Amino acid sequence: MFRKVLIANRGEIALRVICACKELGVRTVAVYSEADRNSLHVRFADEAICIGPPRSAESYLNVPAVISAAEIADVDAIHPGYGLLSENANFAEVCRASNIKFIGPPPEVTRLMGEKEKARMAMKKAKVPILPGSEGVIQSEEEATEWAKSVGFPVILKASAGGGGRGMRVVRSAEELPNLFHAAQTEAQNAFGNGDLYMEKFIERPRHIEFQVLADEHGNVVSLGERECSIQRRHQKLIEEAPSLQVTAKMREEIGATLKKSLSNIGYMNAGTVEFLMDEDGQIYFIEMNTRIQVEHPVTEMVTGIDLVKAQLRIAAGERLSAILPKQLEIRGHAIECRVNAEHPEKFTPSAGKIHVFNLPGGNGVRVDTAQFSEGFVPPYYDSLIAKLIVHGRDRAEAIARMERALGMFIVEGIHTTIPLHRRIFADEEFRSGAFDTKFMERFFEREKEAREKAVL
Ligand code: MV4
Repeated sequence: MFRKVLIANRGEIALRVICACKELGVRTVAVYSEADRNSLHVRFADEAICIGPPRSAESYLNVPAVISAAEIADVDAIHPGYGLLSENANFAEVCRASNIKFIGPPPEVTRLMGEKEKARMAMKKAKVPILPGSEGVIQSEEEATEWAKSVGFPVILKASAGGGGRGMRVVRSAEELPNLFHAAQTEAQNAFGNGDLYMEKFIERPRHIEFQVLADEHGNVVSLGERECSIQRRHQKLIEEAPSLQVTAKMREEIGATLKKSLSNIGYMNAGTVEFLMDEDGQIYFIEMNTRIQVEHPVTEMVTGIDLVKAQLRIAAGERLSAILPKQLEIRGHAIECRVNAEHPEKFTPSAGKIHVFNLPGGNGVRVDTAQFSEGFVPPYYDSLIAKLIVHGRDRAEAIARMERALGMFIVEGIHTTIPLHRRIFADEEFRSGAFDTKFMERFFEREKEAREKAVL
């Protein structure tokens, strides 16, 4: 195992990685910006190094600053967490050149998955189901029109360098295609410095279902089942759960077996998430792969009993999956996560400031991942996620009851959070039924609006 690991991140995920290191007897080095001087990741790490001013671009995203800290502290490895440098293949290459183990897949694999069109073709070749669409990058609007006619409208144009919804356009007819093609191309060029586009058949009301995988450095891959992540707004997930009510044991088995083969062929290593869309008929199609640990990894941990971050460290240290995982993998019960963001619950604008009271719920089946505390401060410079409230129950009904009581015991005073929004979602019949898709939040807000209008009348 590593002697010393640098955590190139902040907030709850930096703490999460520190927890895993402590349990493995690994020394930890925190890096922090001037705005994070008094944060818990600094306090709980064995060493801490300031790497720059508050803005991420000058601190957490500053590759020379992070690498210098790693060299000064003399670490064996760097864990990037999620976001920030976690899917930056160039950063992983600099780590390699500096003889520091990057805890994640090799840069070549990160680069492949970062080019969504290439990832799609690689998965197609490996017999993972993909949506009908273009093959390779689309060179012109004429070619786009040809593909659209062969696939059938509606189609969606996506940026090859994209993700998270930018550079995407839904095209419903041949007439509107040229304008939308150029709009998507320009947006992608401006956002990513790469205007390459590809095309897929558009699914109107998809569910977002993703599979967690682990791969060791000896060619072994395992699927740890899926997470249902359809409850989202503006491409930001709000609630995730495991397992999905829509995925049968047979589907889970089949998709797991396919991923095992395809990711082994691709040379995938460490933790990863394979994203799928499920259509109205329950068919699932690969859309993209994330080559990092994800925010919502705890729901998988709760139903499998596997510590994914410890697994990441052990895989990066060369251990085999057979030494890390139990003989029999099983999905036990049901887990749900609510993302608690420091933001106005209706306006969704960030709410930075001092937290006066911070009371965490606890008790049976409740887990909270956070780096916040009473009298602490939420700086305005970073992601607004301040805590993840995760519950586990025998079944979904017990998990829902547990979440409702835990949300009621979670007190945050001084800033606005999404806790009140979560309480309303958990009271919603459509949410409780489990039969929802990625358009859920739009319908939910519409129902709330109608209820308010009725109350006035
Ligand atoms: C789609 C789609 C419908 N059809 N692709 C949005 C972000 C990016 N990761 C993929 N996205 C979508 N791709 C096809 N062929 C609808 C979305 C989409 C979406 C996907 C998952 C979760 C939330 C979403 C919200 C809007 C659109």
